[in-house]
Amino acid sequence: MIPEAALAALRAALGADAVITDPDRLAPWLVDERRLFSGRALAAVEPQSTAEVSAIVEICREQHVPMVPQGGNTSYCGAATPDASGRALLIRFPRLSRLRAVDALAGTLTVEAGMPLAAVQAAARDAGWFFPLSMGSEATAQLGGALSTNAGGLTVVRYGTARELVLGLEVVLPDGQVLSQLQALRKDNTGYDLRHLFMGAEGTLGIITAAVLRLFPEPAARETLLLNVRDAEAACACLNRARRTLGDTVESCEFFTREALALVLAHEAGARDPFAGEAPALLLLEIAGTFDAARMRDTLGELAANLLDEALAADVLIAESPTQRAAWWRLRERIPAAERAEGGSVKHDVSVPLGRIPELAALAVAGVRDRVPHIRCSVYGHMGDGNLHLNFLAPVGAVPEDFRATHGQALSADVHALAVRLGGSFSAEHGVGQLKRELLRATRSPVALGLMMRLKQAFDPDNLMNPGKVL
Ligand code: 2HG
Ligand code: ZN
Repeated sequence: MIPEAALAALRAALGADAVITDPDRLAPWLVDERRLFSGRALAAVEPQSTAEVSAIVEICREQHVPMVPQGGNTSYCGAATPDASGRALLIRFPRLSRLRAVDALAGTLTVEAGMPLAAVQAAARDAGWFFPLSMGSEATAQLGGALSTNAGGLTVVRYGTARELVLGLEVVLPDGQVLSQLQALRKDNTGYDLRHLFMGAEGTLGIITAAVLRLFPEPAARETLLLNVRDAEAACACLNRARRTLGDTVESCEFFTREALALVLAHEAGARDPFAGEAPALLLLEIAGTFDAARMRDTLGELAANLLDEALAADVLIAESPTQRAAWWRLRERIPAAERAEGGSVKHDVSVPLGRIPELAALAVAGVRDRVPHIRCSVYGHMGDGNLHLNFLAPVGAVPEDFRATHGQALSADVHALAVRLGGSFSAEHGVGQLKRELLRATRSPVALGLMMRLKQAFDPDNLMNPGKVL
């Protein structure tokens, strides 16, 4: 690789101002969201079209320049951070963020990769529809990154993960060719479904440049329930009852323990415990339906009465106003920020079959307390998806960095082994990136790993697409 030749070719293809080498501008893009990884880069480029992405990839291939695509840089696993060699080119997408097409009859949007998720949601609303992919980082997380990592978030229990919302994709392959499959078909049963190879590949097989997204009818009625529950087992029973009563109107099902809540109460101005310290754990249910709002309210009343009668919940609150709903959601969504404010945590993102959630929560907490008495356990997550974040903080008074350095590895090994033993996964929604490559190798079968390697080799024989990630 001759860096100067690569840079000159990129400037000629894109214009000088689309090739960024200024260290101050590059700096924030060279560290990941969690500050676990930092790297260097030859430059960053900001293409304006799929044709420009293709031109960039061709130049990189000719000049043997590794490429690292980066969306909103919100990966939890360092998936968008280059290595320390300084050889890689960062490809960023702020200028490739247009809404290309709206089909208001079929309910689809064709959107470019750089559009933030919140803007995609707004575009869907403008078209009279609903785009459900939603997460704490949605103001900055971009569509391309969310699809590449097959992101999850807050509505998976009803609508599925990112890949389930995609009808068509446009991808620039590692040889510069454009795979254009932007058809908006619900049914297309014509051989291998190539789309799904790129979702979850985290940019290692190609660069997603646009997608056709499935939209849903905007729910006419929405209600939010907050339950005081004994533990994860009771929470699962409540979810089961709610689904049997309300059908598939359960849109979010978020569980959090009192210890997780306590972090938010300590750090979030104005935050209040709705159960005044009485709830060992809380379950937040978002119910959204297209049917009559008054009927929905009645059904919720019946559900609440049943949950209380059967002692599945000790208290059931139904939000009385949008302000109250927002306050409850803030209690859940601000847990990661509160963990940061406490000096950080040893984080996990594991999934198990729903029925094993109670064991996962109970055994993980018992196990880590054995290792570190007084450890603080921030247990929360998308319980309806079988996905919990089991995050551990230093005992009060201990130095967070020392705690993580001393115990982090052992705690993670315990949690991951437990999840796998319960039939689960070490990464439910945050992907693999560079953080969890070893875990992928340790837990996938040789057959699965061999196939993944052969796919990578077939798509990207020179290993230039986001090298060092996933595999
Ligand atoms: C969430 O569910 C995110 O809030 C972040 O996936 C989880 O910070 C975490 O551990
Ligand atoms: Zn999560």
